[in-house]
Amino acid sequence: MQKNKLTTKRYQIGNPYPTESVIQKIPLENSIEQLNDFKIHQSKEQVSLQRKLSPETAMYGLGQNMGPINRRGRKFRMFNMQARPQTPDCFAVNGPYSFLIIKEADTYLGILIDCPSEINFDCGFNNQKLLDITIESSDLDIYLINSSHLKDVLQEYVRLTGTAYLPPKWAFGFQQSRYSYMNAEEVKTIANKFRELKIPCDAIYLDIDYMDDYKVFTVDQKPFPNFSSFVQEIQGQGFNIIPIIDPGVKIESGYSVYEDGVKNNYFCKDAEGNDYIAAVWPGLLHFPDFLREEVQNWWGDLHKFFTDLGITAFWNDMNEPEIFYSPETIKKLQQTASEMDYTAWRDLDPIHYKIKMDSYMLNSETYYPDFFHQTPEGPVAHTKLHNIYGFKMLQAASEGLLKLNPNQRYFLISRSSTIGANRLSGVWTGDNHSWWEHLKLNIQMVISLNLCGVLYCGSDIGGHCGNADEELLIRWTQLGAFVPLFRNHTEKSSRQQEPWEYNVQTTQILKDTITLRYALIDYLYSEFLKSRSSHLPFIRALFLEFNDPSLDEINDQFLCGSSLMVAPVIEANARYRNVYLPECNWLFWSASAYNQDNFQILKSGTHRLAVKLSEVPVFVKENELILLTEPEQYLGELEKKEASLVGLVTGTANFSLYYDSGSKINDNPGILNIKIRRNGASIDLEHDLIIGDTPITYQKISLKIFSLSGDCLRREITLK
Ligand code: MIG
Repeated sequence: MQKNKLTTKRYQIGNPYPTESVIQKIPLENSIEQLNDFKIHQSKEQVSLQRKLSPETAMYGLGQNMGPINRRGRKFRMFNMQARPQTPDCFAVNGPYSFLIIKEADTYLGILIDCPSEINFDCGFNNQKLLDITIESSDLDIYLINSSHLKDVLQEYVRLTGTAYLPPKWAFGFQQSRYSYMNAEEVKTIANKFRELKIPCDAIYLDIDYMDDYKVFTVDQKPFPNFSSFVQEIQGQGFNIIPIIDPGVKIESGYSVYEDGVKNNYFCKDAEGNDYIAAVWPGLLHFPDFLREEVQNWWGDLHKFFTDLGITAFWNDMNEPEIFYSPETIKKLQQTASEMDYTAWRDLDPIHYKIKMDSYMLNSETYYPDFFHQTPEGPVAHTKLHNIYGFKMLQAASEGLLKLNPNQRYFLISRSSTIGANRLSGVWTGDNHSWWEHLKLNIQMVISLNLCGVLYCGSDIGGHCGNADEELLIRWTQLGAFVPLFRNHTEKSSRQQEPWEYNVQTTQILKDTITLRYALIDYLYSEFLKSRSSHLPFIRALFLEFNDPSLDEINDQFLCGSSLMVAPVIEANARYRNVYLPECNWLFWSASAYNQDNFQILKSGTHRLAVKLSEVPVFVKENELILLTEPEQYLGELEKKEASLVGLVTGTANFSLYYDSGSKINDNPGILNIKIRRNGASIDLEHDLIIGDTPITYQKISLKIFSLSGDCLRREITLK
């Protein structure tokens, strides 16, 4: 293989809007003509880039989109939208990440387009042999990153767009949500139930019904009287409370957020320069013009309402922004309805028209040309800047929270995001369904988001819409146990989906699965820290670690970091799971309860493994180790004194565990290094401790070291 070194080039067309998606300034190339193998067409309103695709070319990236991780053969519309339902023919989703990695025989080319307008990627959909990228703007930056190593390209992408968001450590615990827990009593019942059943849990979400009339930064006193003592009580049991924040501000005189926004001109304007009116949950409302710094500062400061109560965790929803209707569309609809004529039923036209009107009303996109952002160059229609709206809301929240609690990590996840949001927030992938297809999609989405720098992410476990049966919820929880954002969430009309809502056996399996996550949490967190500081994905496609062409198509297995592989069961009624093990020998763990020792050694290749409903197949790479600890009910409950290490060691295994406060931003991690060398039937052991800002609590580490023949040696390390 010919090695080519990493090169990054930046090209500019027109006068791009400063999105702040890219934070690393690199010099501009003089000539756009030289854009690698791309052909460029420019017009006043559009730029298109085309490139031939050879039969072997694979393409990856583009964030949380629909379909397999190899993007070849599909098209993707980068235009921030709530896809509902998320069906295979949805081309636009909530996270437009215009970063595509093109893999050719001996080289990787990353193309990053920095532009807030719509961008279409046709990855061989209309023409199998052509990659056709169309940007609905003539002002943009293009970055081309070239190397013979995929990791180089990904690390360079992170250098350009920023190191991944780091949540507090408790964010790796289990989280319970529902749209909505309707009142304080209900939340307390849920909290008590977790503790009573000893099912670990670190957070409970408040969905929109906690607000007074859906007014952002308020609490409805009726269902939540004494909100402050309620929060204290729940937090006292070791839970974090995570209220939802929506961008729209209800029009209501006397409501201070609304009045301040109007007074200071913080809202987006209509064509006449009045505050633009749309309707979402609260009814008529205005949208903050988050693209302006003073609006961001204002919005950020509003979080004080919650931080004063000790709440530092939030989820930002509806921030595409999603719009339900506007006064004009209501008028149009009424007009249409009044013109409908019974005698005309022979003729289908009015019905068609009405149907068109309905979908017109509910399609947010139709409203985007009607409102404007203030920019230094004057008002710009939202359509042109659409893709960064959610990102700008996250900037506001992030900066506000850092100001309110300096050097403390905040928790933030968002439905809408784009390039750059990866350094500010985590992502949940929007409204999925209780479908097996969406369990699999969950894997594909988190792998692809990780390729775009978003490490902390996940999907609604059990599915947002629809009803999960017990098997689906179990399998999905088993997958979720290895994904950073581990949240069970569902909507109003779905059945209750808390772990105890099914039957005794299901509760036990869910409890064991969640407990398993807590036993692995120090390890997973450490791998997350390492991934983050090495500027690489945490949830990794197999092709990132192994050089084996047959891995390109694997969409249902993934790695957490570099050495733990998971093959979740993704089909109903599965009694077996086909798994491909690349390159080396693996220690196979059919994981159920964390203290169930059923390790087995498997060779590389394809295996058909029996899986019980309670089991998730997990594999540890040869000469690598995983660490397990006593599980807690919530992070920080116990001072953990003991840990155990398990692995298959045939040569030398170098293990390092990163640990830190889990809560501070400037936090120098400590590192525990353990080196194990196989010496015939025996092993040699070494360890050292690099002291960080937070002391290690472990005193004793027990080792279980397997050899290829399956023998297991036990050793102990004592730390002082
Ligand atoms: O249109 O706040 O994706 O997680 O439960 C639905 C209610 C609005 C969409 C979010 C979902 C949340 C729901 N929201």
